[in-house]
Amino acid sequence: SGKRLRVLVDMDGVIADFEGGFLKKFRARYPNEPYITLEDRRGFWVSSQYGSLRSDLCEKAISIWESKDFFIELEPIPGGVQAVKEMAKMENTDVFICTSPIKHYIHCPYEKYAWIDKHLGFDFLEQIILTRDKTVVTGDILIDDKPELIGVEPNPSWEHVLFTACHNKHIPPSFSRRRLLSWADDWRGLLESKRH
Ligand code: BVP
Repeated sequence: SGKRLRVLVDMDGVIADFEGGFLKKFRARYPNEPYITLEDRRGFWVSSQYGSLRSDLCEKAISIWESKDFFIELEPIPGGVQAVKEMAKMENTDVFICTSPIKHYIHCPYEKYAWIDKHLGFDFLEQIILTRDKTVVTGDILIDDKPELIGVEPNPSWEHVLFTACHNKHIPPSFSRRRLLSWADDWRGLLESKRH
């Protein structure tokens, strides 16, 4: 104890329901095309799995999250907003939202800010880190649903805690990586374990 704890929380798949929002809008826009149920999702990249279903579905999938209002209309992941608000109020705890915007930048970065304002409040805009490379960001914990977090820093300061999502739930348990099964899981105990 004594030192401050810095917690980095990913956005898509951890506090904002990217997968659910994608599937709903994909089916609405392409009602006659095949789709992948959340149960059948495998691998982080939605576009890759749709592309392997049928090659033209890759660009159709991409068209969904490149559209205006995709990111702002994502539903919160159950318990996520409450957990982030709660950890931000804890003593000796700094919370940042660490998220990678898509490179089609006309809507996404703006809508990520708008989502945080809407769900976490205007003051939380101070806590946003937009980066395509999370390895250069320092922190004690990074709660993220992406299994492979690679970048220019080979030894990131944070412990990556894998947040369970439809695309990663079949990855076998590992001794070297902890998981958070949902926001109903013991995230307080996780933070406490990093304070010592
Ligand atoms: O902005 C999100 C959506 C996008 O990648 C970013 C992931 O951010 P983090 O959760 O790592 O912070 N994205 C893009 C594609 C395909 C692009 Br081609 C995808 O399949 N899934 C996905 O999340």
